[in-house]
Amino acid sequence: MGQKRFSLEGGETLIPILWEIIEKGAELGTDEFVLGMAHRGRLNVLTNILNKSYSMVFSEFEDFLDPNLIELTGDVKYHKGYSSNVNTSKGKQIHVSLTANPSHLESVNPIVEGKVKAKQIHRKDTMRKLIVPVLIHGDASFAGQGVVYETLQFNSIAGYKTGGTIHIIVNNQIGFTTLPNEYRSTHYSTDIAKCFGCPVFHVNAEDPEGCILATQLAVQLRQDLHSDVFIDLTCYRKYGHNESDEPSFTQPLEYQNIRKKKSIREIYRDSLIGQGVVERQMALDLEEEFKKGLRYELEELKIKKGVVVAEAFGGVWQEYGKATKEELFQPTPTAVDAASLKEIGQKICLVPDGFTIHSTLKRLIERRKKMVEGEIPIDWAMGEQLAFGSLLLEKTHVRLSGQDSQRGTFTQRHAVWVDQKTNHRYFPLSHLHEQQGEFTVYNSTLSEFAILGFEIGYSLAYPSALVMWEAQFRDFANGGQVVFDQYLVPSEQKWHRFSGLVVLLPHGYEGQGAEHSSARLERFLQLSAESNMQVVYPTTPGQYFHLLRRQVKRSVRIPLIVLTPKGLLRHPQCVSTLDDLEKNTFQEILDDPKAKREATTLMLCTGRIYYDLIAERKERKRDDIAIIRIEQLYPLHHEKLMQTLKRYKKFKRYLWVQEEPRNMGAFGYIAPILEEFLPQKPQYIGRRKSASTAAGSHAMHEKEHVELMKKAFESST
Ligand SMILES: Cc1ncc(C[n+]2csc(CCOP(=O)(O)OP(=O)(O)O)c2C)c(N)n1
Repeated sequence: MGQKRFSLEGGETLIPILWEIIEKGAELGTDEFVLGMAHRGRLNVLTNILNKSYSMVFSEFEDFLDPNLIELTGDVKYHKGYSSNVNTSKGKQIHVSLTANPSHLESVNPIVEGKVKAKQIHRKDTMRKLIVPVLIHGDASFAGQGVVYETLQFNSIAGYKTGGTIHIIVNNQIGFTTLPNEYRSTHYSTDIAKCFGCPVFHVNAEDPEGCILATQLAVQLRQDLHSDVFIDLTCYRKYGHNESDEPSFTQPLEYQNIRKKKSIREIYRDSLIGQGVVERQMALDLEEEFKKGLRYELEELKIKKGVVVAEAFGGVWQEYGKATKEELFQPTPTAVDAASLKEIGQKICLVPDGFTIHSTLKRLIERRKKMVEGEIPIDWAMGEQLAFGSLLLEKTHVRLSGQDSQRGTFTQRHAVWVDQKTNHRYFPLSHLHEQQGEFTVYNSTLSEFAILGFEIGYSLAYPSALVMWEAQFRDFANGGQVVFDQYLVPSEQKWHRFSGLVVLLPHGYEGQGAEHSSARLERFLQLSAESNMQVVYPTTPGQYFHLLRRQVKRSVRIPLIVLTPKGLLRHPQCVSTLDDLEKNTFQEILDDPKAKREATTLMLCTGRIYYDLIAERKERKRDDIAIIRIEQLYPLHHEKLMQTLKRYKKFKRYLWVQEEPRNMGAFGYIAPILEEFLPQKPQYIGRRKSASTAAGSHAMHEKEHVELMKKAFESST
């Protein structure tokens, strides 16, 4: 009593519609459905479609706490995911999963699409008929949330299409207390479907058989045309927004009518009785039997007090597990022998016969050849190519998606070559070996929310792959903030699901203004806890190479946030040798390779600013200073950091130097940690507190930079 269940009364026909989707889909070749839906009717779907037992649902209502699960923060019952195998009336087994989702309405849509895409690739479902996404929406959220449009846009785009999604709008003609004329300008809630030329069936929930016929057509169209299809289920909401919410404050007349109505079950039951299909007593007996069953399950549960939690490491996740913090610091063998690196280098620098390559690209390819021959050092982009190439040769599936990621926003990656005469597109990393892993790199739609969500979904369903999302430019990543906060960051703690997604975020203060400087490092650090993710700001191509490989080589999957460079892509000192890739592994802390052990000042920093600091130190001939880089900020390898600092026995002071304003960057995170381990507080060197991430004017940026360097070096004399 008194609990929220977001009941479906008024829209119960959703359940037979879903059953029909499974039945008809099975008939037309589908054996797996991935469902995404919000609160309304979710418990009904879990029990009636996915066969989640009533005792399991009741146990969640009773809120019994299993001491073994105490570490999991979890989420409320009407957000939880579940999966099971169900049998159709013709005896075909169908796998159905309902994706976990937060309160954020419609945010689950791209996650579902990404999961389906990964499953289709994994199972080689090239016709996209085996695995089908089904999304269930509310009428207000469908009309209002931008991510709906962003996700619909995937429909026919190669890297993202899933062969058509079946949408059901549970159109109860209200959103909480808001009426249709307040929440939309369009005639129908579904009108956005018209942009994509998709079929829409407007059906009446009080006519279940009509709804079933429309569903059959919709499924047939999805399978034949690979179009998204929409079932707009016109219905009403029997109670308030939830069962304890009083609707007549704001909708008195509507609710006077609704209270007079017979339920859909009663209407349909009476129609069947009227047609002589079923006898009244039999129908009443069936109802009573069902209620008895519910009471029995509730009593049983009170005796057992059990909670069953879905298994995280089943199916494609069998080889993976959870790691302790200590295990996360175990060095992972990620080195690749010189012969393999050369082989990869030669293959990715081979221009196919008859292919007209752009003259600048030709020069770049010549340089890349020299890099694997050891004639010139390896730059950032080549470090990345070699990381991808080596994983592909080891049969790992590598997927990268982001705006303009094929060429690379900063003209650095060149993962695609375009024939200058024919426009033919060639992906060198796809031509390494007949037996290699699948390499896919996509220029994404101009979306952050949906694309990031899609790639998370992909990573959840394809743990062996290296799955990467790249933000185009620094601040734009915050367009995907809901996905970071609600899905990626608490994935393990909230959902008991693991994601090895790599997020590449260009970051660095190079005078390009507020939206082109900061990836908001501080936010990721603030969100880090319980080893939920890795936040890394690597400074060399070699480190980046090992980091990407480590992500796949380990048997744990934790999101990896990488701050990536722009200016450093072509910085003469931001290079590595073949030896670095052949021998080393990723280092969480990088000691100063040039400093004397007698150094009296230690400068601690992370990322790009290191190169400014070493240049300034050279200029000022300050060999009393050592510059130590924290490459992995979270989880922080305290022990290694302390060991590194202890090597400088004579140090008198230490500084934290960053290019971000004081209220941003890593300072707020790192200062309390350093204070705990070291006798003094770190001296802060960086920009002063600021509301905006960076100065708009380049001249102002330069001025700030000069002052920053001055402060760093003059306060340490
Ligand atoms: C992104 C987001 N904004 C606001 C809310 C708060 N909220 C919860 S339910 C609801 C109304 C949803 O209406 P509708 O989509 O028609 O679904 P219904 O509850 O009627 O089934 C709102 C605004 C939310 N959950 N998510």
